[in-house]
Amino acid sequence: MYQDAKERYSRYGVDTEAVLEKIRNIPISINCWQGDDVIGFEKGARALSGGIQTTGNYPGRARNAAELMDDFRFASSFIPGAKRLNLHASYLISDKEKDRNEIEPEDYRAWVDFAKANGLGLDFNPTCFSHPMVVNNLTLSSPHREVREFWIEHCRRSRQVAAYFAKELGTYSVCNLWIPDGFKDTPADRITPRLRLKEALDEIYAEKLEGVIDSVESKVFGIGVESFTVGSSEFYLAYAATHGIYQLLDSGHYHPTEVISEKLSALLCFFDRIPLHVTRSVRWDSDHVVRLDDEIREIAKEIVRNDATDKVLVGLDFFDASINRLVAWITGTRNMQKALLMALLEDNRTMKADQENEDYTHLLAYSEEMKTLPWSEVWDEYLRREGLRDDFSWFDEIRKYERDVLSKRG
Ligand code: RNT
Ligand code: ZN
Repeated sequence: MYQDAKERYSRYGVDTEAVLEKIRNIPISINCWQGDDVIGFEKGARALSGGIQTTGNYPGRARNAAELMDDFRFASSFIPGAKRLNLHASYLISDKEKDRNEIEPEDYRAWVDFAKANGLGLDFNPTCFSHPMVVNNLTLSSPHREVREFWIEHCRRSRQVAAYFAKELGTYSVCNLWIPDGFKDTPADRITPRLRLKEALDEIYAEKLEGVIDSVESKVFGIGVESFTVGSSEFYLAYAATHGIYQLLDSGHYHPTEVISEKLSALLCFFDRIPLHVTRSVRWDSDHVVRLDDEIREIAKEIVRNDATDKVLVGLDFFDASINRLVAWITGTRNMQKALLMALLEDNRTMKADQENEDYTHLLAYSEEMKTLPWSEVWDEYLRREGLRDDFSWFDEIRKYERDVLSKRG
């Protein structure tokens, strides 16, 4: 079947062997927080708050580091290709009771060992939510100096953790900042909180750190902060462009008809890196598991067509607590990979030439023709070459794990 597919693609000038080599080297940064509903391991860890929400109480949530590591290791054994693990500061592994403004690289040493043992890169995020120092939904833009200073310290230390990851693992570490700051109702003054945020960022990013890719993640609104977000897209884009850092695009953080696939080429004219949070928003930033839908395919196409597989750093950001969390990881990650594979299997050269030559008739017909080529045969071959089964048996294995391991958790 694969040989047949290979031959069919070759008629369109697509070399499936080259594609198979390429796809396995595109890393996907998998979010650790799908495994435990964004709770983390802090002593007295609190429920998720800060404008984001998990819904559902499917049994078997990882309750500690050992369980999260076991679950991640097992889930990722069904995911082909290069993988990274995206951590949040709240996932520290320490005997001491440490507040966010006290974290140190050593609190994440166990994750470095885990990453080394499993061939993973590590990315990092300061955790500026689910904490009493989020006062009236504000952190870095708070009118209270002590609140701002607390979070500035946390973010500075988070960057040190990312630098430690980069040094230990010999690969970059994305350190992405998202804060929930905003107002429930129409503000009287939009600029003062923004100026305070700008000043806080200047302190956080004062020092360049080797191996760290710093990014800021904008958002349009959150639950309880519906009317105004301090860290809007324009604010962070302008900040990133003028301060040598990057804007992270989360596909759930824009207006309902606004898509990030359309933004990639614009940013690529100016930035050599674009970190992503790929997620699926259903009516709001609901962080559903990524499906193989039109927008994810379009994101993948933009990455591939623009020759940006090493510039666009694909990370995932979903957390569904209503289904088996390992299935969420596997399905969401594989869907991102399937979208990339489909994009790599398109004859982009011809279609670009059609556009340049203004042959829109051929472009329409040809791009529709691409859609029914046997990409799934190449996907199955990819799985086999990665030592994975090319059928649905992975699901039975997870069901077995659910019976033997997850269901035993309290
Ligand atoms: C929230 C942002 C943020 C978080 C994670 C947990 O709307 O998307 O990235 O989802 O960091
Ligand atoms: Zn995000």
